[in-house]
Amino acid sequence: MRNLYLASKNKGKIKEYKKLLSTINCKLLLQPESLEVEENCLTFRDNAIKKASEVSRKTNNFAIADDSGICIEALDGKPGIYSSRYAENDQKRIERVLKELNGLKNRSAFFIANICVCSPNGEVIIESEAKCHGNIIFRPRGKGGFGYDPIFEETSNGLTFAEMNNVMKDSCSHRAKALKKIIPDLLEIFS
Ligand code: ITT
Repeated sequence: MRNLYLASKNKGKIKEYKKLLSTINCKLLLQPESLEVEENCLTFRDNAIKKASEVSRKTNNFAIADDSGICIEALDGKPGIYSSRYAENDQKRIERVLKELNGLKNRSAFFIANICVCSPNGEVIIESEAKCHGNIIFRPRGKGGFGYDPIFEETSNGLTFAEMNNVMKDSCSHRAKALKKIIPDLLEIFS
């Protein structure tokens, strides 16, 4: 069985990937604690490539990474690639977004995920991108998930990501949709 390193230190993402990759016949390993990858690129795609490629080269194994975030129309796409750095923790990031949207009618937003898989020499072998559209609500709702989940109400079912169980979030989230597109490629590599 081949190893696949998950190039992420985000506990929420790691939990989702463990489920989403459960059909792939690989040994899923976590990025070594000592390995820090600086996210200094200007696009989701380039950051995803940087994370997967550095972790694959340093571990000499396949690696998968995503760079993701929430883009809010009335804030000209912010927080965007700065989603994880918008304030010091999830609660403060949510407070900042709600404050910046205070008084604004347009609450339209989308989550986006760019996924990249690299071979053990750091070469990009698979890429995928997907979005999930919704609205930023006025007060957080729900206890599940992570990050901006409690203030993001998904368009098709009117629930926030934090109100959904894992199965529901995986049926519509940016990350799950991006990953579903590349499952056939992963099945082939790890067959
Ligand atoms: P890694 O780079 O180690 O994977 P990170 O948290 O820094 O962790 P990103 O740079 O991709 O990851 O930032 C993504 C941020 O966007 C994340 O920290 C959340 O704040 C937010 N985010 C992404 N996907 C999300 C989701 O499904 N639900 C809620 N918030 C999400």
